[in-house]
Amino acid sequence: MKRIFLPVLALFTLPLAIFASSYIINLGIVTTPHSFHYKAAQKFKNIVEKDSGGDIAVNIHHSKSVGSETSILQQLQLNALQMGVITAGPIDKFVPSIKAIEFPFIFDSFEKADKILDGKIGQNILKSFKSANLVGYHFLENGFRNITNSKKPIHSANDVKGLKIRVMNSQLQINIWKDIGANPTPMPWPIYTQLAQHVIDGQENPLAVIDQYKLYEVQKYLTLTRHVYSALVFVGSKGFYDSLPAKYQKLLFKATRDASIYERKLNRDKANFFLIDLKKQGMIIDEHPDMTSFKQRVEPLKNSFSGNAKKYLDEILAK
Ligand code: EAX
Repeated sequence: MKRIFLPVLALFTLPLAIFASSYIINLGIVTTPHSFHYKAAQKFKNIVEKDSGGDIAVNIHHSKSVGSETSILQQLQLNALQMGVITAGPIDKFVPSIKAIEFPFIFDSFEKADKILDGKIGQNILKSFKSANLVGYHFLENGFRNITNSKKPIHSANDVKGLKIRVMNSQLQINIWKDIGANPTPMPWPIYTQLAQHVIDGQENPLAVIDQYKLYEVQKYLTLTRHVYSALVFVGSKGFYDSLPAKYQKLLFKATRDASIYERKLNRDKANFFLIDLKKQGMIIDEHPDMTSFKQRVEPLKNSFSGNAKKYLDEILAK
């Protein structure tokens, strides 16, 4: 009996062993499955698993379950994680040249942002990720950032004076809001509780993030400053990338490109919906703030730029 059983058992288990994935990608994001970050990661997973015939498996770790964006970047450097969809802000500590695209008021349309990010400047910034032991695969989109707060209407830069504003973990974002006149406080995402408990008065994010995180429940005022075009990036571990055969390295670039184009369209197709919904949710919205007052406050910041960040910003401003 035993003589028959073992070969049969082997037969049954054989297919499983044959179909086990050779490569596992653990992908980290800080946002929930409602977010566009997650939808992009899901699209990436579907493409990679299908095009590799299951030889690569992708696990999506969402809602900050594997740490903040800064921590995810550190884990990618150690190949403790293999991929992430990360907001450009916190990346500037690892890849300083990305500050060039995070400078306020340089993009006034999605098209202009695409032209720069998918063009030579954007590609050079993505290539420079390698010097941080990371891989910059492709830019996708968070959106234009706007300020909200629970205290008072904001129409001009003067109105921001002394407000405790949460910013991303980025020295540039801290400097921007300090120069505008606020009291900036860097904190990892998400921040609903800190807003509800008035630890901070306000924050700034794209309309999609404000709506998806129901910040209208704890923030009464919204001002459409569109002060920074906030990009997201498919970031990877260089150690993991170097361990892959060329065909899979190529596949990761293809899949991140297709998932990024898919996500940008999702974000833009819903742009109007979010403004209408935030009005419906009762936010008091200033759609025409005194933009000159904000631009004048941050303009001198460009003199603090150096190296490639300065080179790329000058190139963008010259266009
Ligand atoms: O990407 O930290 C932030 O404000 C980001 O915009 C948020 O993670 C969503």
